[in-house]
Order: sequence, then structure tokens, then C-alpha cells
Amino acid sequence: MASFDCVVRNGTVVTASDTVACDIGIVDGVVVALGRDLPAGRREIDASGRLVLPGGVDTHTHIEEPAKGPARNADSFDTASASAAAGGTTTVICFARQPRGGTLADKVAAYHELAKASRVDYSFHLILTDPTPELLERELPPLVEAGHRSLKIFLTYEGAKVTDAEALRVLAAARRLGALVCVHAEHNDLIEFYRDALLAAGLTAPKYHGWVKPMVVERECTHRIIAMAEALDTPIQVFHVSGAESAEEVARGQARGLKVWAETCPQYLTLTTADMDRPGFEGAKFIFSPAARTTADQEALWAAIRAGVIGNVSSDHAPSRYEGPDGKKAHGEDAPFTKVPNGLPGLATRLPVLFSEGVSKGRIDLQTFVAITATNPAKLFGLHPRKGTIAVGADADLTIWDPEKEVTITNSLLHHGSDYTPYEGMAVKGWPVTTLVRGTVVCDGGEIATAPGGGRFLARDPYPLIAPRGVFPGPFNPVDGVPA
Ligand code: DUC
Ligand code: ZN
Ligand code: ZN
Repeated sequence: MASFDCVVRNGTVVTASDTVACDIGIVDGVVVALGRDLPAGRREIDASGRLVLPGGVDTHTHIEEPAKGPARNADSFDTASASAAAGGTTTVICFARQPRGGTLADKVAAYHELAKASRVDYSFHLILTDPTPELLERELPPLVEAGHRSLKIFLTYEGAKVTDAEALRVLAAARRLGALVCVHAEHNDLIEFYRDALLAAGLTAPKYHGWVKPMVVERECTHRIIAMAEALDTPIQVFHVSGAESAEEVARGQARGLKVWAETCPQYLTLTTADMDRPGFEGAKFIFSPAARTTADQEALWAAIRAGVIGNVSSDHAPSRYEGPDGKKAHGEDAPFTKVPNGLPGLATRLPVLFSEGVSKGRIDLQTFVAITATNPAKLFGLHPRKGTIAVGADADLTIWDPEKEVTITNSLLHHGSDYTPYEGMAVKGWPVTTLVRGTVVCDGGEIATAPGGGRFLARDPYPLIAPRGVFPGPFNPVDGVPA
């Protein structure tokens, strides 16, 4: 009788700490053995000449979220999870959003229903747009207790943004409840001042999206939210750090010993302001926030990754279609940049683009690649060691990777609901060939191998990494109203 449900044989297993040639034995979706010459499994997968990586953990994905006006998120959980699987990602964290002036609990329940179509495992961040005492004191505690252990706030975007006073209340609530706060940090009033001036000057083409939010907009706000988090001794993650100056703010906070973490995204490592200036309306495909920056910023971000300042590279997958009445052209081909929905598809391309630009081009090593795409995000969001590594006892979420395979990215490879990829025509070296979620092959040779569904919700228990330090900058603890 076979000892294992499945054996992945003859591969080179890579984790954030080691590279080892060994087989992987799987029973009931869990890794139960790592070793040479394991006995036969009911299913055998030959990984000769391949790397076997922990399945990617993408902790910033907008899936089937309601959008503004005629615009629509181009993915369902069916298509988004297909693109995750095709790109070697086996866990996503996406967003259940409180409607402004509305309740969150109903939205969370409805989002759980939608997510049942996911092929990959998933967890939710809770977006707070209206942090009233009722929300923070009554609605939120049971939701966090049920495993939604991260909150997101926006400091910009009409309809989503919170004031500094509200942000402080969210930070205080998160500290009490044991949740991590993730922050979209851009200075709203400054953006609006720039916006009004640009529109008044008749500067409306897609490239002016870059002008409306220069680096100072993000740098100031990154500094501000870190200061607020420091004052309340509340751990935070800064989302989508786009360039050198914000990374420097994060590094300064970390050097002071603060629990401040940061992510960046492949688009900030590969795209620049020039992409928003492509001919015609093409630049709209590259409208996302914060905006793409310079090649010097890209090098600074790689350096921040190597230094450990930025420990997580997520996709910020936020797909719109380009064509059609609900996508980038929803307001026409001459629409001002202010009317173009923000975001781009990136779930499927996150790992290949990062591997190619990072590992294949020698900017980072394999261990760093695994750390920033799987292990660190799993740790930061309370999913490790079940997710984010290959170890006995971990879920058998695996990506079998061909490090030599050369692929020209084209949209039809990606399985998402968008009709474009910002990386169309990009040549990459290194590609996922087979993806397993808890021992089940979900994508093989670019073909999706399972029907929608099968993914599981990952409730996240309290975990020590995001416990407050117990250190305040003054003699008073303003969260609990007692001496520090
Ligand atoms: N920026 C965000 O903050 N969220 C989704 C899309 C985007 O570009
Ligand atoms: Zn954001
Ligand atoms: Zn986002």
C-alpha cells in the first residue's frame, strides 16, 4: 500500500533558509516527510530539474470588491484564484470593506459567500471606512476574534479615507484587539490640491496621474502614520511603498525599534512614470496608486529588499478591464486621469516578474525570493508555519518552478478577468509549471486543473509577532489611559 497520497520527487526544495535536494511526501494535504528516496505515493510528481518552492502568499489582493461608478473589478474569485494558481500563488489575503456609513459584518458575511469559489486558500483584511465607536467597540471585536486579524485604512480616496483622528482610533482599537493595521499612505489634501491645479491647467492625460501624486505625497504620509503608530505603540504595515523616500521613512522607524513593516509590489520594481505616457490612452493601463516612479527608485527598492527593510512583495492586484463600459475607458478615451479606475492585474505575474527581475538578474538570491513572496508575508499575517514554507506539518502548498524556462508574457497565459496585462511582451526567465494547494494540483502546465471552489478560509489566531512592544514615546499610555 502506498504510504503517501502524493510524492513530489527529485526536486530541489527551496525555503527562506535552505536549498535541499529531497522528495516531499504528502498525506491529507499536509507535508509529512522530507527525504531522499521516499516510498511510492498514490500520485507521483516528477520535479527533476525543477525548484520546489512554498506556494506564494499574496497578502494584498482586491478580488470582487465593489468599485466606484461604472467601473468594476474585473475578477471574480473564480478568475482571480485561477490566475493565482497559474502564477504559483496558493494563498491570498483580500479585502472585505465597510461601506461608508454602513455596517461591516454583513459585508464580511457576503464576502465569505463569494470566496467559496476560490481555488486557493484565503483570508480577509477588513477595510474600515467609517470607524465609529459602534464599529470599533461592538462590531469589530467578534470579527477579529473570528480570525480577520488585520485592518486596512486609507488616508486618501474619497469615500474610503479616514481622518488622522479616526486613524488614531483605529490604531488604538487594533492594539486592544490584537490586529495588524495596514495603511494606504498618501496625503489626501495635497493630492486634491495638485489635482485641482492640474485640471485647471487643462492637464488631464493619463501621464498626469504621476504629477498629481509625486513622492512627497507618499513620503509625508508614511512618516505621519509611522509617528501615529509609534505614539500609540501599535504595529503597522505600510502598503505599496513605491520608492526611495518612503522606504527611508520605514527604515528610520525600524531603526528606532518600531514594529513597522513594509511591502512593495512588482509594478514599483519594473514600471516607471514613462509607462503612463504611452501613446493614446494606453497610459491608463498604468494608472495605479501610489504612482510608478523612476528607475532610481526601483534600485532603492531592491536595496531595501536586500536590507530587509521591505520584507514583503505583494501584487496589489486590482484589475480593471481596459476596453468596455466598466473598465479603464468607462468614461471614454479622453477621460481625465481622475476618472480612470486605479489599479492593475498582478496576481499571476507577481512571482514570475519578481523571479526574473530579482533572481535571474542577480539582484536577490533564492532564499530572499522565497522570503519576500511566501515566508515573510505568512509570518506577518499569522499564517506561518502552516503557510509560507515547506516543512513537516505545513500545508502542502507547493509551486514547482522551472528556473530556466523563458516566457514572453501575454495576457492569455494569466487566467484573470482583465483583458490586459501591464507586462504584455515582457520576456521573463523562470516560470511556475505546477501549483499544488494542500496536495491537490490546481494548475499544471498553464492549465487550470480544478473547478472553482476548494479553497479554505484561513482564520488567524492571535500571534506574538504583532503584539505591541509596550514602549511609548512619553510617560503615558494613551490607549489605556494609564502611565506607560
Ligand atoms: N491602489 C490601491 O491602493 N488600491 C487598489 C488599486 C490601486 O492602484
Ligand atoms: Zn492602497
Ligand atoms: Zn490595494
